Amino acid sequence: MENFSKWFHNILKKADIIDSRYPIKGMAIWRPYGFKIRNHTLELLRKLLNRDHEEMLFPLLIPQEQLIKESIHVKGFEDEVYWITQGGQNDLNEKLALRPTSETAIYPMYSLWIRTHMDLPLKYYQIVNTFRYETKHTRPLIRAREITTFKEAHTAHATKKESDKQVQDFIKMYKEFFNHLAIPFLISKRPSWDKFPGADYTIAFDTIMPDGKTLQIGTIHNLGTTFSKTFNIQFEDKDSQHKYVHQTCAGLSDRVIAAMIAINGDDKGLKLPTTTAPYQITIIPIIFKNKKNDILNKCIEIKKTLENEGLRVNIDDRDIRAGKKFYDWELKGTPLKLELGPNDLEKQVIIAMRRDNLEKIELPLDETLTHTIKEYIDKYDDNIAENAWNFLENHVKFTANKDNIAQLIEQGNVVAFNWCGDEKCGRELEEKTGYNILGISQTLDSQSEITCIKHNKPAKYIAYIAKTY
Ligand code: P5A
Repeated sequence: MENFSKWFHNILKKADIIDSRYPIKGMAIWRPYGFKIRNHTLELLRKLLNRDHEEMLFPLLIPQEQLIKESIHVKGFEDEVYWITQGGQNDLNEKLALRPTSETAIYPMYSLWIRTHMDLPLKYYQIVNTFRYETKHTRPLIRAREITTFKEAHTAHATKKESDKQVQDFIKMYKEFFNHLAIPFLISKRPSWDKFPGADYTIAFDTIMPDGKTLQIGTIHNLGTTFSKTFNIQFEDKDSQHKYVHQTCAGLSDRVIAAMIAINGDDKGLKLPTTTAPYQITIIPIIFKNKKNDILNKCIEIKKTLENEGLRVNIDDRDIRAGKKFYDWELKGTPLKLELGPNDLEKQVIIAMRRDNLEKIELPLDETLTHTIKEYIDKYDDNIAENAWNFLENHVKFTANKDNIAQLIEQGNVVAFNWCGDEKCGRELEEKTGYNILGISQTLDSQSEITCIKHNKPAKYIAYIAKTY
C-alpha cells in the first residue's frame, strides 16, 4: 500500500462501500455492500450498549438559544454549525442548528426527566447523523460534514465517583468493541487544551493508520457538572438535598469503519473481520456444462448447512470467469472462499481459501466440514487482529531525545516521551515540532528521577505525540 490515501478512496469505490460523488462536499452515499458492513458494525455496538443503556432518538434540529447556552461548549463548535434560517418563504423567528452533537438538545430534556436519586444513573444513547462544517480537508468516513453514523451515549449520575466509574466502563466497552473489529488502539487522556468543549477531561482512543497518521476513533468525556448547571439538571438526593448530576458522554462515528477497512486491508483489497463481513463465506462454483446442476445443488446444500450454524454465506453464481470472482471477493474481503468444481465433487472435497494468507486447502465434504470451517474463520479473525496489533505496537517508539521526534514520526511512528504535563511546555512542543500531543498514556511513579523531554523539570507522565488526521 504505497499511497494510502489513494488506496483508501479506491477501495471505498471499488468494493461498493461509499460513493463520494454526491454534489455536496463532505457528504457521501453508503452503497449496499458498505451499508451491510455498517449494519453489522451497528449490531455489535447496540449489543454492547444495550447491556446497560437504552436507545432513544432526538430531533435533528436544535434551537439557537439552547445551542449557545453552554458558553464553553458553543465556543468549541460555533465555527462548525450549519444553520437553518428559513421555512419555505418565511424567515424563522429563531435560527435552528443542525446538531453537531446533541448535548444541548438532550440535556434540557434530562432536566425534565430527572427528579430524584431513583432516576439515576440514567444511561441513554442514540445513533444518528450529525453535521459539522469541517474546514480541514474532508475525507469520506474519516472527516465528513455529515457524520452519518454518530453514536452518542449520555449518562447522568449522583456523584463524581460514579461518573468516573462510568468513564472506566466505557473504556472497557470500547476495548471490547474495537477488539471485535480487529482495530488496535492507543488510549490516552487528552491534554487540557484538546479536551471536548465543556468536559472536565477527555479519554480518547486513537489508532495508527497505514500512513502513520493517527485517527481518533472514539472519545469518552467526563462532563462534571458543567452542563447540569447550565441546563439545571438537579435531583433530590437521599438526604433531601437538591444536587446537580454528574454527567458523561461518549462518541463513536463512521471513523470506526474507516479504521477497520484501512488497517486490515492490503493491495488486493479488504480483509474484513467475520463480525462485520457481509458474507463470512463465499462459495464459488466452478461450472462446467454437463455438471452445472450437480455443482450448484451441492453449493446450495453447503450454504444451507453453514447458514444453519449461524454463518453468513453467499454463492457467486454469476456467469463470468471464476478468476474474476476470486478477484472480486478478495477485493471485498470475504474471510473464507470455498471453491467447488467437478473434480472436487467427484473426490468429495471442497477447496477453501482464507483471505488473510491466501492458502488453499482441500477439505473433505463430510459432516466435519462445518466444524473445520468454523475453526478456520476463528483462526482468520485471530490472525488479522494479531497482524493489526503487531503493526500498531511496532509503530510506537519511545524517545528521551526531543531531536528524534520528527524523524521517528516521519518514519510512520507515534512517539512516546516523558512529559512534565505543563500546558505551556506541551503547547511549545507542539508548535516547535508541528505535531500533536495525543495525550497521557501513563502516570509515572512520583519518586522517579526521570525528567521531561523538553527541560529539566521532573516528568510526571508518559505521553504520545503524533501526526494526526
Ligand atoms: C461524545 C458524543 C462528542 O461529540 N458528544 C456526544 C461527544 N465527541 S467528539 O469527540 O467531538 O466526537 C465523537 C467522535 O466522532 C468522531 N468524529 C468524526 N467522524 C467523522 N467525521 C467527522 N467530521 C468527525 N468529527 C468527530 C471522532 O471519532 C470522535 O471521537
